[in-house]
Amino acid sequence: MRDLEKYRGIIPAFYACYEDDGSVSAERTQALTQHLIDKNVKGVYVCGSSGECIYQSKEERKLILENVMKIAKGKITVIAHVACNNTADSQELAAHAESLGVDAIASIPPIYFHLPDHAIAQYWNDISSAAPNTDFIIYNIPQLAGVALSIPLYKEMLKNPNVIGVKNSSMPVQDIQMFKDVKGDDSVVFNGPDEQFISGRLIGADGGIGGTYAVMPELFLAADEALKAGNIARAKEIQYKIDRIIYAMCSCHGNLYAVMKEILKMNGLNIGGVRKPLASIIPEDMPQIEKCREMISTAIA
Ligand code: HMN
Repeated sequence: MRDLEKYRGIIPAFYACYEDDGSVSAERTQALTQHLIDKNVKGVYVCGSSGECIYQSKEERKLILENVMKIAKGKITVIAHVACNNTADSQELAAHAESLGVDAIASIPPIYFHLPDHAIAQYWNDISSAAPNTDFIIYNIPQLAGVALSIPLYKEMLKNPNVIGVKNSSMPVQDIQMFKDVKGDDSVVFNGPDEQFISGRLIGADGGIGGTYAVMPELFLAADEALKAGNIARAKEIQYKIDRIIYAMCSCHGNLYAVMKEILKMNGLNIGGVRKPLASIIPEDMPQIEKCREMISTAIA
């Protein structure tokens, strides 16, 4: 029987960690991994959107995963997003991830060309065949990938025994029910949009993978605990605080990831900035970033 429990919980989307010169930092990658383990998260989702994977080479992505695994292996669940813009490169990353012993690999559909379902299925099955002993999670993020996971395509993918579920980042929360209804508790469906974490969990998500978890894991862990304890009022209260923080962080000139990295830096964990063309923070952002940091610490207290 497959162990799906290891996926049911709070799984921060891991941030790209750079040196001050912009190169990938092995040391800072390890430090962020340890930081998140210390916060008691269930796992990490490496090299996804928040990991800036689309701006990195295969070699950089391998280096990042290797350094996460050095610290995380055997301690928390590690899911490696391996999709590249072509099948062969994705397969190379999938095989590499399996060789390191990750718990699961994940992949968005091919981007730019809107391919038919049978071509998308082929792409995912080809990737999965390069990591035959590793769970596979479909990453549905239609607003960025340009294609949405349909139920017929999901059912087709479930014929592959490695496919265990969906990380769902589409905005309609009922999509979670739609995917969950296909295979129930023999599958895992993750909530993607952090702003609807509680709604997603209520309608059936097993856990969440989110881009803002790493900057405020305490809040997502507390919201999840409140939900599990049946304290909906408390869960909603925390979700409201989370959403106000996200809206405040999104109001800067700098990209959201740049803002969150700056907050981590203020808290003593320097993982560098963001890679171009993502916008870096500017001096005028600092009062707002300071305010966001304050909002987070007040909410946690
Ligand atoms: C990832 O792949 O890094 C993220 O888990 C994707 C995730 O769904 C995030 N969406 C995007 O980055 C588009 C959200 O967590 C998002 O960061 C959050 O809801 C704030 O808007």
